[in-house]
Amino acid sequence: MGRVGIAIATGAMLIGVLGGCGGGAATAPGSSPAGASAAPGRAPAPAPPTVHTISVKVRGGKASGDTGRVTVPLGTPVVISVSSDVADEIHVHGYDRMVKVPTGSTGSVAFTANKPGTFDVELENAKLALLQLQVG
Ligand SMILES: [Cu+2]
Repeated sequence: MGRVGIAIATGAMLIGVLGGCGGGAATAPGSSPAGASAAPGRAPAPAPPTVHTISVKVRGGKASGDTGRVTVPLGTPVVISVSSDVADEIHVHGYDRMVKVPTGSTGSVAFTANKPGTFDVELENAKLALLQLQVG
């Protein structure tokens, strides 16, 4: 009576142990190091997006440089630098970015162009249109 009880209990434990580790986990760890080292060469990693720098100079109320329409692909990191002879603010419409430009200095707005469309970039107080950023 006693022995039979122990045997059944032992069998149940073995089944439990085998069921716990037999789920196919044994094959995965051995193959992964080789696969990991091969991956970078096999899949050409997408090049990190290069920052698109837009530079505008404002003197005597007139903008020069990268004015007009500037087109960038969706997802491009963009830096808009504006140098101005008077203190003002750069306003990137649509992205709602405002950055101050001190007198005779340069202000920079950095953001990712992740919203498609055409957006005005303005020197806010002078109400001077600097450029239109076209994304997409
Ligand atoms: Cu504005």
